[in-house]
Amino acid sequence: MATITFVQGDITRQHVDAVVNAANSSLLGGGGVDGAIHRAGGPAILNACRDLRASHYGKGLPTGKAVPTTAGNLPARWVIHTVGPRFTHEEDRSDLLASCYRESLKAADELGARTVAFPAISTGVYGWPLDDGARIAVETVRATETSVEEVRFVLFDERAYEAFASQMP
Ligand code: AR6
Repeated sequence: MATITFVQGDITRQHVDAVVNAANSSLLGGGGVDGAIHRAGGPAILNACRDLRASHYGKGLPTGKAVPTTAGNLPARWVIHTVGPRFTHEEDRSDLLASCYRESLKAADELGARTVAFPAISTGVYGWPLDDGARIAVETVRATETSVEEVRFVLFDERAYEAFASQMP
């Protein structure tokens, strides 16, 4: 099992092997952490995403899946793009959110990444309640077999940091 750490900060500044992006299925960028990663990483990431769309994901990357690209100018080697579910009261999409963490760790294993930084997937634009998103994130990572040595949750503000850090027993 990976060692889990928590930091408050900007995921684009993390010196890790792979940074996970809370993307959307178009893979063409957006706001929030997605916008920050593309801005800081430069056009190489978008070019790689366009290639992926052309070769594999013409209909978009499905929710809960994950796919890696170069990290461009970021201090990381790779960006792993995953698509979180939008929160809704009508349907329980928890397993799709858990799948983002599982599939990202699987992609990290395939890359040989030893250190991986995750944002709080789905808890921004996609509206997932922060405490529940934190619980799913930490429980899923703790339950996933992986060769990754450190999973670092990078939380943008103090509220998110507290929500995540308080999930550890
Ligand atoms: N570093 C770490 N965390 C960040 C950063 C950053 N630089 N910037 C924002 N966050 P969101 P989602 C936090 O909205 O809910 C995009 O438009 C933020 O405070 O980025 O999965 C995509 O293209 C929040 O806690 O992702 C999709 O359309 C967390 O990252 C959609 O948003 C996730 O917020 C995805 O929505």
